[in-house]
Amino acid sequence: MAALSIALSKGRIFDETLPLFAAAGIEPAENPQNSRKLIMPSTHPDVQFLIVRASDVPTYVQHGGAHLGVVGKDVLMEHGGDGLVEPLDLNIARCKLMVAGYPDTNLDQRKRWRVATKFPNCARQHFAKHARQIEIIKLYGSMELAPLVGLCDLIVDVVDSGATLKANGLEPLELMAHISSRVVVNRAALKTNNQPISDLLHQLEAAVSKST
Ligand code: PRT
Ligand code: MG
Repeated sequence: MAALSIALSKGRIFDETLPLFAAAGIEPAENPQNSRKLIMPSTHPDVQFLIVRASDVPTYVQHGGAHLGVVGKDVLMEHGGDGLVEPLDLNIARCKLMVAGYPDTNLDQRKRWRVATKFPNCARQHFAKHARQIEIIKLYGSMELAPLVGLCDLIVDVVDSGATLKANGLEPLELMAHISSRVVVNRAALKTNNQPISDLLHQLEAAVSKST
């Protein structure tokens, strides 16, 4: 195994993370768009990328399947931080975790809200803070569809431009958290592999401050 494995999801995090790794002298050895390899060597002999589902990144890093990972704060909050350290905000893939629903929704109304989401832990915590009762409907995608077919009253989802909500007659109702992607590191690896990890973190940190 390469000295350092970095778990990344394809899609927006991959696209926005690559320039930062490139600035740190690390690039995928082949074109990630065309490759089906799940272990992707890099131009740096000691570093390889592991391609995993976005929601699986914290799990891989927590259990030592990868030394590091890049993951949205939304996914991280939902997973919990056991066995992980979160040393760096990459300031990419920014969005907001929101409660959303129909424009005329009155969130102060006392009722048992049916909430569709792929973030049940975040949703439970947020609604409990506001002393609102909820029933969670767990979904894995296309949350915006759920209220339209009567599956729920509200959704909890990440929102960027808000265009998807708008196109479906919904709107953001309440902000839960500002989201960006974070570097997470396996807590044990940070001790056993400290030198290469802190070198990489310093380089990434420099790339982030240059890009913002
Ligand atoms: O698909 P999979 O379940 O494997 O994972 P994923 O959908 O979480 O991966 P991906 O690549 O879509 O998102 C990775 C991370 O990007 C998320 O965990 C967030 O931290 C971050 N991010 C930033 C976003 C968005 N912006 C975003 N807009 N993730 C999802 N969206 C969705 C949004 O929910 C909506 O459905 O994109 C759609 C368009 O958004 P609007 O508001 O611009 O219309
Ligand atoms: Mg997706």
